Amino acid sequence: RYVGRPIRRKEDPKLITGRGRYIDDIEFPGTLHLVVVRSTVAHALLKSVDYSDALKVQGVVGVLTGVKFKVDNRPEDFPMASKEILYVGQPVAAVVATDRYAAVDAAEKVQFDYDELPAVVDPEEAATGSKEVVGGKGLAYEREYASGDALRAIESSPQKGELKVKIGRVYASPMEPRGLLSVYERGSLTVYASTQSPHFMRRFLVETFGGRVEDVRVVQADVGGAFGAKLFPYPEDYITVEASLRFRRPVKWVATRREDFVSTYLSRDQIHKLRFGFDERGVLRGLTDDALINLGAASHGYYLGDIAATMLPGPYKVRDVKVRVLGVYTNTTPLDQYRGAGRPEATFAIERVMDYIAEELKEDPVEVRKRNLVVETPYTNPFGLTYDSGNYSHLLERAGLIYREMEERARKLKLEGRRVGAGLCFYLEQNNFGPWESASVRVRGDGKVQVIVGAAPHGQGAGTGIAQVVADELGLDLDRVEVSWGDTSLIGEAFGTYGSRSLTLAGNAALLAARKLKDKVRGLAAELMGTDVQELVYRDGGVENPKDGRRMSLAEVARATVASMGGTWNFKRDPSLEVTEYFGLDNYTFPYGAHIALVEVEEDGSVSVLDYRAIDDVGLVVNPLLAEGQVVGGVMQGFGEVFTEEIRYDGNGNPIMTDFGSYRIPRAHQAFRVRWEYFEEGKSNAPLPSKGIGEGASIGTLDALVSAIERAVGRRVWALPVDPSLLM
Ligand code: MCN
Ligand code: MO
Repeated sequence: RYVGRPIRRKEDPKLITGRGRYIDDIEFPGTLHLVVVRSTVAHALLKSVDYSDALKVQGVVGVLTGVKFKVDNRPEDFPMASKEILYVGQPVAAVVATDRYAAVDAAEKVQFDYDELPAVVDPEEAATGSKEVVGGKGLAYEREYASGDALRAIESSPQKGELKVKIGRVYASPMEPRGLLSVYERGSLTVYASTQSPHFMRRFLVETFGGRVEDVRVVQADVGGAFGAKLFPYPEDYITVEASLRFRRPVKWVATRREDFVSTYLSRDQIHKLRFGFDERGVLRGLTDDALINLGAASHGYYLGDIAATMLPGPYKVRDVKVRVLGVYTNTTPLDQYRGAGRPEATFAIERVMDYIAEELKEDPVEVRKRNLVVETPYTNPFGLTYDSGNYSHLLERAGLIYREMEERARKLKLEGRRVGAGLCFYLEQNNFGPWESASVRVRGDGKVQVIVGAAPHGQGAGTGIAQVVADELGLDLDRVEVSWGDTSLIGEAFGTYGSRSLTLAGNAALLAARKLKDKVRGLAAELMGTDVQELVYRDGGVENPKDGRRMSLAEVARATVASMGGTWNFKRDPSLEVTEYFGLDNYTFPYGAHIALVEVEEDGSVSVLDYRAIDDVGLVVNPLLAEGQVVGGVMQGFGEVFTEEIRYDGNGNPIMTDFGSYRIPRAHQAFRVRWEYFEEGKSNAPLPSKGIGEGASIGTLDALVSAIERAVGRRVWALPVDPSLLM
């Protein structure tokens, strides 16, 4: 019926006809506008803030300084610097005014006095541990993962290798910068947010403001992209809420692009120093990794190092592995997740090792991978992650066919003197983070079904995918099913959209709720029809009695329960046609796939992609059109990460990239066609046997492109983004 079909998004008509409501479109009478005054120095002791001139600007109602709350893993001074300034862009004060112009003018008049301290921007410098970077410390996090005896396995291997791999610091580049509107009214707080998780936001805000307000409701506005960067609340969110509580007025804050560049948590920024041993056939026998993650000026991104470490073995059989994760502070914007979150780093590192081995042995890269590949699932990796399901060999075989075809084309074009190369990356991904998700299914009096999910999609289209699942289960036309989300007052507890979990977890919760709803409908119909419930079956959007052919549609049952305003309820069952279900899996899910690229490197070092193919296995694909959209978008983001995107700083900690002129995401003319195909062998054991596809492409792209350009130019590349001078 609907599942498995490429159906266009139900979300689109509203958004593409300009009826979206983003934070900046939401208006409340009497709204005040907040502008954040940010540090222009990377590391300093703050002595004083002088805002007397700012207060003189007409329309200014107040200036906030020294706002301080205790939030785990955030700096001592959070959400504003009050003693130690830690990075350029850190909030130091906030001006609140009746209009945005006044607030901007006044913000320019806020002066602060400080004693500058040495700034540390290089993570390898911070890693020496001798630098005072944040709160007198340089090291933020350290953990070791070890299985078997990696050192001995390497020592006893006939061949050894070493690689240093770096993944640069990137900005998630959502079209809409961050923003928040905080409305305080008679003891209650309603916060409109550009967020991936209204429920997370609510839990964080209740923790901080719970004693001062009766309740916190968080509403997700339409979100113009997030890509991982809008999951956790930011300093500005706390500051804006604080302002609305102090002034007892709605307060709106919306970042400019430059502000977003310096204040939105950046991502990746990992260095992996790999040592490994392998045999003559290319089988990897032992692997160690000194992983360094640049956490910036707060420690909360350390978990990304853990994800990278535990996924480092990837889909390969190696058991003797040791990874040391070192997280360091630098005087830069803090680090958090970006699409893929730890898995692109792990995959890039291990795939570089596979490519290295193939190169050293002059072996086919597909063959080397095949000899190392895990062939049976479930399989528990050296660090205890159990890969759930799938047929990796089958997918690799298919990818190998495509690769050899591209390799052949590369060989021919090389004969013409062109610098062309083919590359392949196999990836295994961990999904399904966050224990569970919730969904409610209700039948309204008009017979339409409303599904409310705790996931909070913001561009992916899960609203459509979940509608397909529920429409099939209830035997209804798709336009009779409406999916809603993004409001903590709609559904009690929930998590949100991250880690490619929405379809898997919220989709299953909705499916289970729909199944229970059918039982409820049958029960009510039995009473309404005066028959035994056992006589009735649910079929095609209604309940029928196969014996006498009598039938009640879902709409008829719903209407009967609300028909008489003056009457009494003479039935044994409750009249509600509403079910809430929670769904969680006792394991992560592990989607996998392969990317294959054919690239040409021009004389000036620019790269064009001649052909690009992606294959995924995410179990049941509910909507191939949406899944393909995820893959195409992820590949383009990966392309940017490989070639052009990087946030860099000068020696004093000033960011060099603060706009889309200096920070180069891929342009339209660089876009290329991505051909996608999928297998459905790696099903999960959930009722809806799907795994996530939201991040796979940002994981598989990196090594496919890098190994292709290496083969095109005959040189090794170790750092992303690729230095164009290596390609000339
Ligand atoms: N889908 C499907 N069959 C499957 C799996 C998914 O048809 N087996 C469809 C779903 O219906 C949904 C889409 O594919 O329309 C993605 O679903 P899923 O894999 O469950 O991922 P999420 O919805 O949880 O999205 C999160 C993921 C993440 S973690 C980041 S980061 C990211 C991404 O999605 N950020 C995005 N893609 C993004 N796309 C847009 N437009 N904007 C972002 O901010
Ligand atoms: Mo994400």
